[in-house]
Amino acid sequence: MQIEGHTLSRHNERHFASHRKRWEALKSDIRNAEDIVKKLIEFQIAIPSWALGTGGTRFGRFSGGGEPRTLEEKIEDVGLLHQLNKSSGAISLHIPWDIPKDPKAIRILAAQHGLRFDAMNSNTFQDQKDQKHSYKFGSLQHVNKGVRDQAVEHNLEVIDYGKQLGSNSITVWLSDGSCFPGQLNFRKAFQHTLEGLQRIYNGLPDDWKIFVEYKAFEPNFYSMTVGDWGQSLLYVQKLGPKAFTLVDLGHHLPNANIEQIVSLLLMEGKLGGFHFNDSKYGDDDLTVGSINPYQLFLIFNELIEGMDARHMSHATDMGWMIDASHNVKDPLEDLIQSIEAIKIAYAQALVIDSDALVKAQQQNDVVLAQEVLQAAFRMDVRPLVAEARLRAGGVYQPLEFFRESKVREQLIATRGKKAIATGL
Ligand SMILES: [Mn+2]
Repeated sequence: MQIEGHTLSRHNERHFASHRKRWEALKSDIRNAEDIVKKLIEFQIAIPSWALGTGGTRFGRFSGGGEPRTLEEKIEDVGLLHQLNKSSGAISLHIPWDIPKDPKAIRILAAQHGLRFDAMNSNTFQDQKDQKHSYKFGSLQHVNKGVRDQAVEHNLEVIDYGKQLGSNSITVWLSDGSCFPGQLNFRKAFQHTLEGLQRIYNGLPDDWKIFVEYKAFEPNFYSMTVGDWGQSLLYVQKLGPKAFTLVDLGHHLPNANIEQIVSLLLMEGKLGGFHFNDSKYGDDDLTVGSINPYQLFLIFNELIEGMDARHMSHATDMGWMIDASHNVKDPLEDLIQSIEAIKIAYAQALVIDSDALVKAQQQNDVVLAQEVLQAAFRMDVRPLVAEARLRAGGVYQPLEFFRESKVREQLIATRGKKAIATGL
């Protein structure tokens, strides 16, 4: 569904006077407000095709109704989000959950919604119907060459779909590993995986990137063959200049210092992709910023510092994506919250007085360094984020608008109460 322009304007007009007041007050407090607004407008976060239905990753699913039933409807949902927040102008497809039957038509439909195709995602962590070999004991690491070949073929096929859609990257996340000591020869598993990744790498078009995503545990609980950033970095360094590590916030052991990981990967020129979510225990896939917004802010501080040091564009030199899924929230409301949390953390990191921070670091003034960071973190930058959204043509308050215009009710009326999105 498309939201009619006049309903957007009515909402924005209602809030205009109070927003103006808050924005003018904040603007006078920030040195580089106009520059930040520009960066916020440019910063787009891809929505994965599996985040539009409830459930998604584990256990039972409890549909809220009106879920997209087809790839076309998923694109419509992301288009709707983008219309509201002007920050989710990309969609990331998972193959084989979302195989485009007519890639050309799908590409046109996405463009009509102002969307491009972000990184493609392959899947060798599940067996598909009619699949010759099973991935029960891994894919690229497998002791049987037939299984490894099949996994490589699948990834090459995903690249091919991506080419037709205008994507220019593939994310490989492997569930490979072992559940018990002795099950696996670590060295052979690594070497087989490297060999498979090399074959996939060789199938990349010139302007493509491959992201190697790591995860500490689950579904394997003794070892993961790409278990941490060190292992991922080993692979991507061996693969070549088109290979990068992908950091998923939920894929670390508890208390890992993710901001430090981000900083060092950027220093090496090997951070290429980023998956946003939040967690309290493990790979909880909770709404971005719902548990630990300070950590998200500290990560953004390192992202900006590291990207600026390498003269990278915040908007285009990294694959930004949300990777989360829920049973107890409306998926679109959840995504609205996640996007807002990302934009707030990004804006807060942009208002850090970096000169003062560098000076404090040089003088070992630990107290002042903390003051500088927290002065930015405690600033209410929501008017800044809203100003950027309004200038880009979005709505002042996406969540409020979503509810007052009864979007979910309309989706249920069209798609039905029992519609369930494809995926896990
Ligand atoms: Mn991920």
